[in-house]
Amino acid sequence: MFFNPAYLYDTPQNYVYRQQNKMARARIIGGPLARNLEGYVFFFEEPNGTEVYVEVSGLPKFRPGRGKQKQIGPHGFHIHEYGNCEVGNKNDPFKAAGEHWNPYNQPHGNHPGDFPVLFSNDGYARMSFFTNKFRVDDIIGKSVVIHQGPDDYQSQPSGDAGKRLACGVIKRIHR
Ligand SMILES: [Cu+2]
Repeated sequence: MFFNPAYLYDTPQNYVYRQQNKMARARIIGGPLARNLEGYVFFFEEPNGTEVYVEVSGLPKFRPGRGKQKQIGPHGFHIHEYGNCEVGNKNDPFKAAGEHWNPYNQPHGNHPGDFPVLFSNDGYARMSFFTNKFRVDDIIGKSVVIHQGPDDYQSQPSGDAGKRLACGVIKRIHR
């Protein structure tokens, strides 16, 4: 796998620190619309929130929108409410993951799992960011979904990010 712990555990201090804190992971597997898509999302508990680290490969090529054909990329990226990554309908996969995780009944754009979009570099994307909107314990058993299109952070209820390319169930890996 391409996940490189050396990248995360960049200093001995961080290594020790992170070993002592809660961690979760979602293994990302592409569905029928993105067969080669795979990777991980890690969640590291920090004193005031959570560091999210994602690394995936096999994202589809960018395609501009045209008429009814929706744009492909950059890719909407969210926490969804159910930890169920059954493919279901091959033309509209991963509906079993449900809608966005929305514990505080907020509009889209302010869901705790409304993440920055994933930018593809010839299919590869890597990103790390901080959020104070949840802790590791809050998201165990939910899912991460990567979408075909960009998230506008405004269309309700899910940003009009299009079909679901990949899904991963969030599991506890440390503590
Ligand atoms: Cu989503």
